[in-house]
Amino acid sequence: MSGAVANGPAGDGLRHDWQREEIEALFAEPFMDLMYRAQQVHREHFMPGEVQVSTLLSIKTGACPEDCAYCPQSAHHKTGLEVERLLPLDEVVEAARAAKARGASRFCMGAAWRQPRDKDLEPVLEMVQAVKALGLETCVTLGMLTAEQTRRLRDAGLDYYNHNLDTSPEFYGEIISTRTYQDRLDTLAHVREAGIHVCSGGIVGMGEDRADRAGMLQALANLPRHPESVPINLLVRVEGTPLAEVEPPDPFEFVRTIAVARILMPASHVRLSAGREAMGDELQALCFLAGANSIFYGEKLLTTPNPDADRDRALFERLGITPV
Ligand code: SAM
Ligand code: DTB
Ligand code: SF4
Repeated sequence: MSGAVANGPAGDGLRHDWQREEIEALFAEPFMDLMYRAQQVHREHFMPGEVQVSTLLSIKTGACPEDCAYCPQSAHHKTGLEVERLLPLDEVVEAARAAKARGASRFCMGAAWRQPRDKDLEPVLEMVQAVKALGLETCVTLGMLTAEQTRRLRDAGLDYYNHNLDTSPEFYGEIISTRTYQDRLDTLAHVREAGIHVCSGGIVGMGEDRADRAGMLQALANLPRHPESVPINLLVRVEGTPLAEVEPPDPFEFVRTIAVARILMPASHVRLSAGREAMGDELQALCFLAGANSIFYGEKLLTTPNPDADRDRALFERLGITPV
């Protein structure tokens, strides 16, 4: 297992041909060996103490027609979530300004849509332009997109589009029935073709097994180009969703998933995403050691809680991490 080839088909010097067995072998390494290898790869590509910080805002909340089993925003589940229409531009700009003042470098706006209609996109384009004008990087996650819609987002100055594969192709059908894995790959291809940076990852702790975690990372790493940003979410179990009672995974298995993502996609930012609220500081530190170098910052994710900024600031100080 070399871990790297001189030049892959994408011409980026990174591997895009990972076999499932190789990835499962990485997962099965003794924990210390896996961590050591991940940290070595990390240091070849990044400054070890730097962690990128993004802030999330839900710009349109709930009543989503998709049936994603993990998601509090699906209209298929009774989670008691308050539905909100698209936020007005000034509220979004205000939230972005506050995020910037707290040290975020990227502002990510999420909408609970299956796919935006063209008339839904107009106000989002204005949001992208206004947030970018504040000097922040912009990211949106709006569901599936057509090629034309991605071009319009690019022309508005969008930096990143988040669209997750969520899990392995094999386990996917257990989690979502209203759109296919291929639909997701198609959207990612449109985003890539438009020249927008790709943010794509998935969720750990949905009752999948290790082979599924390996399959998810394989699907991400074998894309024609690695996503620039790879969010690894720990399932936030929300009452009323079908996954509310699923057994949480072994925390070390979550750390292993981060480490394997780091090794497979050495030049990508791996984001320790949802689930930090339920983690201790020690577990988060292990995730950083495994190669996570991005977080969501601010007391709310889209609809669920996240550690408050003071706790994160204190943790960064204790670990000697510099937010970037
Ligand atoms: N509706 C759009 C879509 O699904 O493409 C964008 C928003 S959606 C909330 C973005 C991602 O958040 C999902 O793909 C999923 O990976 C993650 N997510 C949603 N609910 C979650 C939960 N309860 N725990 C962890 N991650 C979650
Ligand atoms: C991602 O992978 N995680 C973020 C972001 N992309 C949009 C969303 C996490 C959502 C967690 C559940 C909630 O707060 O609603
Ligand atoms: Fe809708 Fe996105 Fe939630 Fe799925 S993850 S139900 S598409 S908001």
